[in-house]
Amino acid sequence: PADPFGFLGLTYDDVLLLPGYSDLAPSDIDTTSRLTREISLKIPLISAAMDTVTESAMAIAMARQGGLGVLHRNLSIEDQATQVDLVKRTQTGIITNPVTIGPDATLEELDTLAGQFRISGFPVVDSDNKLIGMVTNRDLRFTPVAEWATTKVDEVMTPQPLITGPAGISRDDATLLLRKHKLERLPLIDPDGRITGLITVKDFVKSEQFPNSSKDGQGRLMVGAAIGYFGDAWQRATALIEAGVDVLVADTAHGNVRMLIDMVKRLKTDPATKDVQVIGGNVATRQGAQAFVDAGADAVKVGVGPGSICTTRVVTGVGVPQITAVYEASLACKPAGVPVIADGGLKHSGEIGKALVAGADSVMLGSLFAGCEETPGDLVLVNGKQFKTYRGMGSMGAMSSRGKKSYSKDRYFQAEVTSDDKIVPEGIEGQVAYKGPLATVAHQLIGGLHQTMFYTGARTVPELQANGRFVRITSASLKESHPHDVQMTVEAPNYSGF
Ligand code: RVP
Repeated sequence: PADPFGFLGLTYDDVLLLPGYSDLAPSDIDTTSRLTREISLKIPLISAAMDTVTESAMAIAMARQGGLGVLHRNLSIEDQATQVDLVKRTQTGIITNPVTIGPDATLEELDTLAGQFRISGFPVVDSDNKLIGMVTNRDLRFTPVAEWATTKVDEVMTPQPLITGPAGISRDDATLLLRKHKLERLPLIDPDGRITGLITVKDFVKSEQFPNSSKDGQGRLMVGAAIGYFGDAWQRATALIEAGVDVLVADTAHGNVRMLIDMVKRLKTDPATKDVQVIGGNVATRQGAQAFVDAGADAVKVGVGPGSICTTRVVTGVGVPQITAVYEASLACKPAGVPVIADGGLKHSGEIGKALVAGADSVMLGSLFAGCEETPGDLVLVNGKQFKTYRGMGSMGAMSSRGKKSYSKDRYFQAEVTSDDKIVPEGIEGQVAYKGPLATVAHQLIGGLHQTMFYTGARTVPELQANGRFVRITSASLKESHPHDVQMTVEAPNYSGF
């Protein structure tokens, strides 16, 4: 080759966005952006498919804010599908597939079911799925616990006739019924009396509280889930689709791999799976992105080595600085109308806008979200400060049998390594400061993006992408960008000094 060193790679800290003329009021700014070919999000943020970041609680919180959570896959197929189900049943306004109970179930079983799905009221149905009553936690209260094992649901339930609504009832009509009869729950039935849905007052109120939430065609929260390409990956994909997943995310550290590209192709052509949105990843070159575009992927995820917990570049010597990687991938994706996701390496809100101008349509975050209340794992107290664990999916902790079985070793091409001392990790285990609920964290991140758009004079994300311009900076300028020559005494909610 003429130049064995190719071109210079740039990352977030190598660039800044140029300010531009602005004639905008804050309320003019719209952060809606494309996640995949078919899905748009009101806020272009995705929580990482990592076992210290995204399980159902985080996915629910992300979708409510207007982003998306991608459920990690270091779980059995059943457990991951259950997590999808939990998200799809949450805060929907209308629950289209409510959990029901039979009249012969015991109160003990009712109590277990209530705990498992974290819900308090169930339609009681016969073997033909016909509604015969409603039972709630409240009905348990009047029976001594000692009798729960022997008392049946039909002894305590409120039997028909009940106030019900027809399947397909409008939101306004449902609101009228709930109000008029002071109902907590309104079961919906078809002309034969079979249960088709359930409306709860609580969910109705919540859906008004989260006007930006990411919802599917049936008004349910949207959720993504990670899959691999090895072993039972196909079963995993179909089980997740069955559970109602909106987006499948090929989750590997190196996506330019034949087996994975074939998997994406198969998912996008098989009649049983082709309607679900599929994201291919991760790549860091134009050619890697093109391979996914050609395979029919609905979005391409970019990032080899930028992650805060990632040691891939150190262990293998391979990677592309993230701004350049996103730009290169977008050269293949833009002409095909395929959105790009910038995954990993973001440290502050200002980098969201940089990623969008470099060619991304959304960003995936690990460390910036790991400190949220909704992430898996307990708070740890160190020197009086609260932290949450955060570890790479290629770390020893996530790939070894320490603790429990690892299901996601193939992300780092170690699926066939059976003994822990033969694992070659590409990530580390650590902790990040506790940050409280996602809503406040997302508010700061999106608030930062709003300001980016104001400073650059962009009303919409497409305008920012089209008109945003970079200036390259030196390490002296980077020092100037951060607080300097002052000892920080109080941390800001969006700047901690690391
Ligand atoms: P960050 O946001 O910088 O913490 O990076 C998160 C991203 O890092 C994930 O979305 C994933 O692509 C990548 N990752 C996860 N585990 C590892 C690893 O162990 N190397 N890397």
